[in-house]
Amino acid sequence: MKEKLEQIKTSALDVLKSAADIDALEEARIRFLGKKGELTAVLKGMGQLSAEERPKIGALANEIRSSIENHIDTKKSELAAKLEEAKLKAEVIDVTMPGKVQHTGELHPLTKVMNNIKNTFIGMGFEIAEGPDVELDYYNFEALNIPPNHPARDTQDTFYINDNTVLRTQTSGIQIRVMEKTKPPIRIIAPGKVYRSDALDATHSPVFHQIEGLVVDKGVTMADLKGTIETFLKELYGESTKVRFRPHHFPFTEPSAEADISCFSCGGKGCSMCKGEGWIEILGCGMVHPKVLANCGIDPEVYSGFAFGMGLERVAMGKYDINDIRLFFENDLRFLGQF
Ligand code: 2NL
Repeated sequence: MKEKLEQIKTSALDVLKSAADIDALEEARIRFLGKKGELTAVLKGMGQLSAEERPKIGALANEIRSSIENHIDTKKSELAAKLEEAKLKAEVIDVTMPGKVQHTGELHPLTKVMNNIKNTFIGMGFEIAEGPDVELDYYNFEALNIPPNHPARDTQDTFYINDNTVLRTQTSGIQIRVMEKTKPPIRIIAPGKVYRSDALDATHSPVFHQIEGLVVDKGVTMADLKGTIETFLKELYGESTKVRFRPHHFPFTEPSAEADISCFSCGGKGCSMCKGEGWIEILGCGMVHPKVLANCGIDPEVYSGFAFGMGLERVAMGKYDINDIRLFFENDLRFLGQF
């Protein structure tokens, strides 16, 4: 019996040594120590032993059982450690690996320039006014001292909805509506899309954006116009920018002017950007025509005002050195992401 027990021990330790995983260990435990296992089978024959031998064999059997159990435990922790190591190796994170680029959304370049301009005027106490894209002929033209058959209508290539309704060619109608409803002082800018029946090319688009501005109060003069425009343009193009005013003509302002800035590309020496002029035209402006004030129920003997207007695309094209207006409307992300 003793030999049988020793044999069990030897073969158990052999099997355990070569056990490759936890399952094999469990299999070995059942085979040797289980209720129907080899050790139990031998011990069942203990009844036939003499009273002398029984405790000895009993002690030996216990010793072998705990020896096998110890080996199983040791092997089990060895296998568990190996498993853990393999798992950690497989899960290793290379903290030096470059991250994945997360693409965030971008504001459209026109939106950026528009926000910039709006904020500059908000900072000077202006409010933002809005109005309809589909406008009555009266608000787009007549109230602005542009009667039917006035040549200014031809230059604006208007889209007509019907005889007295148009797609607005300028955002002036917004300001006419504000003047009709508001007792001065008035200080507003009127941004928005405008429409002209132009063929699309590098510098023309049938839809573009305009920002007009209007100030009406008692005692507003050309000096207020010049100071406001100069402050705005220096804010937009930099403090060292020079501003000049040239006489011009608009039906809705008298006197009228155009404002130029010293070329942001060459600083005024003359280059391809300013076509050798040293100056770049940015906006039109003037003192609101007395007839326009009167049309809105504002007494031109009591109040005076100035107004200005500029095209947003032209401003953005200059600021970002963009040479084709169509790029703004094609929504190519390679273009839009550059600003
Ligand atoms: C330009 C010139 C201008 C105005 C717009 C205006 C509006 C009212 C009364 C008087 Cl309600 N004037 N707007 C005045 C001067 C010039 O725009 O070249 N725009 C692109």
